Amino acid sequence: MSTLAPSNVPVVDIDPFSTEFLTDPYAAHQQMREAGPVVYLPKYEIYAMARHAEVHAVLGDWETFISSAGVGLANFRKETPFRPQSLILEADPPQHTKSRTVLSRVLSPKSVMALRTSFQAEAVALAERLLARCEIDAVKEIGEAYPLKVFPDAVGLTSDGRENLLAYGDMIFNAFGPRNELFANAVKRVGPTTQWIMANCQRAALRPGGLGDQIYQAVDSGELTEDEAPMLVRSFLSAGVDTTVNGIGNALYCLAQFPEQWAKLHANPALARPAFEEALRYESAVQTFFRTSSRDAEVGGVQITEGCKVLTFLGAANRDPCQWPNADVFDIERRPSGHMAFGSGIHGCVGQMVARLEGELVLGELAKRFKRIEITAPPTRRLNNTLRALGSLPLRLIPA
Ligand code: 4IA
Repeated sequence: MSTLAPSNVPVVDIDPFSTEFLTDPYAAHQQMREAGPVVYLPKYEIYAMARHAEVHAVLGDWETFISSAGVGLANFRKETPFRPQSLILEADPPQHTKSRTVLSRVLSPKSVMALRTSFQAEAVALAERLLARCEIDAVKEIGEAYPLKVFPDAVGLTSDGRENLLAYGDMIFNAFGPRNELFANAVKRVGPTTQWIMANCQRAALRPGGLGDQIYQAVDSGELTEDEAPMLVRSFLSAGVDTTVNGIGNALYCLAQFPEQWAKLHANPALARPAFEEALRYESAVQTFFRTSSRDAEVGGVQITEGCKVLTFLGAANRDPCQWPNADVFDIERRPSGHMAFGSGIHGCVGQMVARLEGELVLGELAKRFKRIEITAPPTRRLNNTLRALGSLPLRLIPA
């Protein structure tokens, strides 16, 4: 329970990377939000923010709360990163600006608009195939199947072995946490996947004109070095799959748990985009991120000294009752704008328009064809140090 640390920061004795917490984090989120604007987690000797205002403040101040020392628990100033550091996620300006400029262009609204036709056709094809089915595992057959088809196609991956993207994602999102059993098991499973990933970041592995190749075009124009391009393709392959897999899986779980919400969506499939957005708020795929203080700072009246790891709970900020009325209610007709599921500030998700496009199209095409979706057996969780993820979601899809 909460006591006062010497520095007047409420101490909360929870482990946000434990099985218990990761299985159901919401009561602990509330405990942290109520304890204060900033809390101290003694197990990891870190500060943490679970309220919307302070999460927003920390993510908005990239000069004080830097990313170049890593956005996981590991402090890159003191330990070697487990993989070569990302040139965008784990970078500050000016390197971050250089990388971001290229990725923002490759993932611009115009560029994402150009993906819509093919992404829609795949969503239609998937939903039509499912009409012939009755009971499915929605994690595998929708959550994984759709992003694993459309995103690598858009990036331009030409080789076989896309399932490697799932194992790789599971590992890197576990790697943002402590070196616990979840991380150890992910590393064991990953095997030769890392080599596959790096091989597929090379220009020769990428279809000309795809999103990956467009990064290499910035080498041709002198904007990036030859070494930077494969690393930025790696960022696509790291950030673009497990996030949308779980964004879609979690959204289906929400909609299946609250049949009146599915009914609204079925009656008006144009609600697909706001429904996906609300699901991102309610069950955020990316739950947490760290920053490191580059100087002495003050957040919510609490002094934080230079060189500290600071943990922001995106998923808790997204349930903050000071930010949203009935924060624990899933309602596809609310306006969840301002949610933290894509982060915020200069590191806010650069691929969010692609993610939204995928979510909108999958939910929309399913909503047009199925009048109900029913959970037929208890879903299982795939615990991960960073992701809110399901292992399986047994659903019965009932055609309209
Ligand atoms: C990268 C936050 C998450 C979606 C993410 C993971 C990896 C990378 C970027 C973002 O490797 O650059």
